[in-house]
Amino acid sequence: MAVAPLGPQGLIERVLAGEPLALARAMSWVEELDEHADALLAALFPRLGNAWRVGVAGPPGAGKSTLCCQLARSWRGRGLRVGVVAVDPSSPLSGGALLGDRIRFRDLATDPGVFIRSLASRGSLGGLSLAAGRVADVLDAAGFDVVLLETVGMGQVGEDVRDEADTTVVMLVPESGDGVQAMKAGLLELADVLVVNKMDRPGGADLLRQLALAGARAGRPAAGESQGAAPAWEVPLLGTSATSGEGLGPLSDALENHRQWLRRTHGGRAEDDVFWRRRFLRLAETMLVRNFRRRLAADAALAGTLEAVRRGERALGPLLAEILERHGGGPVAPSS
Ligand SMILES: Nc1nc2c(ncn2[C@@H]2O[C@H](COP(=O)(O)OP(=O)(O)O)[C@@H](O)[C@H]2O)c(=O)[nH]1
Ligand SMILES: [Mg+2]
Repeated sequence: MAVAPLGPQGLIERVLAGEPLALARAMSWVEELDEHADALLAALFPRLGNAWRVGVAGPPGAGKSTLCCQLARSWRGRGLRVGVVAVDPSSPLSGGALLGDRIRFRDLATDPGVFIRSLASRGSLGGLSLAAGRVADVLDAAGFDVVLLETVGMGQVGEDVRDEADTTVVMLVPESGDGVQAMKAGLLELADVLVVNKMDRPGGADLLRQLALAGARAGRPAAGESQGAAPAWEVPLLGTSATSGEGLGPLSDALENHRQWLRRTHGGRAEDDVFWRRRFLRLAETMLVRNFRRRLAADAALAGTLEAVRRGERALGPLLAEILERHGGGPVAPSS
């Protein structure tokens, strides 16, 4: 059967109805920010703010996908619609990790109340985690109740995903080295809930103890914003075994507690000015950069000008000012 080309208008209705094929296409558009993405994101924007975004960060092999499956199953059991966005810069699209996830998520993959999307390492404008945020937006607007964001929580990727999530689980395992190491990497600072997974393996209990001793439970202000007199969130430290499901009940409770705490301190997402402002600015910045790049790419004179700068015949400052003036703002003509 031939599939008619679908413009943004036709797609929006189907995305909002949660149709899987429409969701997949919409996600490709927003991930790559092609020219259809602008109209789509504009239509979706007012519908954001209802999904609970739960980040799951931790080193490769920690059990993040396994945990996401378990959480997705338990939320499905309560009738919630669940999206999973897996961000793995270390695994190319055809990589084994993704294949493994597909197999693990197999029972969920046929469930219309679940949508799973993997973002691979190929370049996404504004970085992989911003692309993940936009993909989460599609699920949010389509009425998914929870969106899980799975990521290796290292460095910038981890921090960006922390910004995209309402509640972040940081997962450590005995194999990932000692907790002090993780603390140095800044991973623990991302945690709203701290989990030691693979408690069935040697070293699990030790790591848990070590983290407790190291003061991993230190509270921090909500989402880095000043909250006035609002009580600080105490980061709970929990042990799990994602494969057997041990410890998942307390983890679910801890996540729910954090969600309730967010509601008390921030109000619902729909009323949270910080959320709207942040999402708006991120989109605006990303699109500005995209448009600027497109215009630069179409500027035939640029190579010659750069060459003149390289030879010292032109000063860089005035050239930059000129290029920003010429290409900096306004819409860009759709590429043919
Ligand atoms: N023994 C044990 N193995 C686990 C546990 N959780 C996950 N695994 C296994 O660890 C491997 C990596 O898990 P995966 O979920 O793909 O980790 P990810 O890379 O963080 O997504 C898989 O073989 C899982 O079956 C656990 O609690 N205990
Ligand atoms: Mg995984």
